[in-house]
Amino acid sequence: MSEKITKLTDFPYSNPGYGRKVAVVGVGSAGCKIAAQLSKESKLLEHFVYLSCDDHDIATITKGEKILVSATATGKSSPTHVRGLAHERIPELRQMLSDSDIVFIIAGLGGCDGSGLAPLVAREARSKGAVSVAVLVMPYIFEKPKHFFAGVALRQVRDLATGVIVIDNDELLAQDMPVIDSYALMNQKIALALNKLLGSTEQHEFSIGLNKVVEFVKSNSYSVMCVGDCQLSEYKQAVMEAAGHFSKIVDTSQASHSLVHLCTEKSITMKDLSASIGGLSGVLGTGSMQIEFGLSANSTTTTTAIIMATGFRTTKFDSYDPIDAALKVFAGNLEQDLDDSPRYESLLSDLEAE
Ligand SMILES: Nc1nc2c(ncn2[C@@H]2O[C@H](COP(=O)(O)OP(=O)(O)O)[C@@H](O)[C@H]2O)c(=O)[nH]1
Ligand SMILES: [Mg+2]
Repeated sequence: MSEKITKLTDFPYSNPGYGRKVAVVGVGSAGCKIAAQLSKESKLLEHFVYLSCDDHDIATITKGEKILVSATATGKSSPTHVRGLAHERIPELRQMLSDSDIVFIIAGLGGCDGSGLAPLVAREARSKGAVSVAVLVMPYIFEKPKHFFAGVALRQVRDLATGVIVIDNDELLAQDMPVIDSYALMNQKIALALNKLLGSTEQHEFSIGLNKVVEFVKSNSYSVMCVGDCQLSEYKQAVMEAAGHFSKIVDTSQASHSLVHLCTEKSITMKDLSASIGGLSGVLGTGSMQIEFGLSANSTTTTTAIIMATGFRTTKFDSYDPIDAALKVFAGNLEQDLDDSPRYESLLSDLEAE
């Protein structure tokens, strides 16, 4: 009997899933937590890799492959330093990704691990010719000392990955909640959003699907993902709440295309759906933005709207890397290779002291 070969175009309907053709790499503390949550929610994504310097990040993970980069001897002073420590583990990472045509990289930026290692994973994916999609969680506005590392890493990943999806921690959740609870809830939200957009297999739902999402983010512009929650019957308000976050992160007029997934009750009608989603082009883009949508009609508690929009040439995070902004004046002066970045990072102490 001939073995069935799963093609990328089978997604999301292939059964059971994609095996090692699609890899999800969780990097650093936030990245590992979000990837682990996604692995619990997704029935289709099967190949998870966890990469961190901190054994806490991977100790409780039971499924998937793990690389623990040792930083015990020297500590870790910067993302560049962590990248150096990870150098000897690159062959292992390469081996883990050897069958993968698409690599999702999930990281929170601003610390040393995610910021140091996400660009490295993107570079590995690129060098083997895989498509890489980075899902990058940006630090809170109050985490000022983390902004510089986050800004540098964002630029590096953007240069190396096929597509970048930015998530702003500041815009993800109400602020009046204990931090520990809020991180867990945020990670759940991010995992839910990715799972629903990429393709879910539950009853009463249809998804935009992995192929379209990958095509969508393949561009030089940033993609941004925001989420809104409302009471069950308030579909339009949930969409508007999610849409309202964009103006804090990007110039909304630059939106060229958006994907919307609504998780709501079974009784939603086509009229409700078009009224809710139709309002979006008044908030994003200049009236002609393309919109595609998916629907999960099996919620009994709240309506959640997930919006991913693309076409943004800049985000508020571009100013997190002020040296890059300054160097843009001198064309050709930008670093060509990742590990030139000590030049910038060594300036961090001066910046932080300001
Ligand atoms: N959404 C979310 N963000 C987190 C979480 N943990 C940390 N962050 C954010 O991610 C950024 C990087 O932190 P962390 O992942 O701990 O750093 P790393 O382990 O050195 O990569 C921080 O600035 C936080 O804003 C988390 O569990 N969920
Ligand atoms: Mg950490």
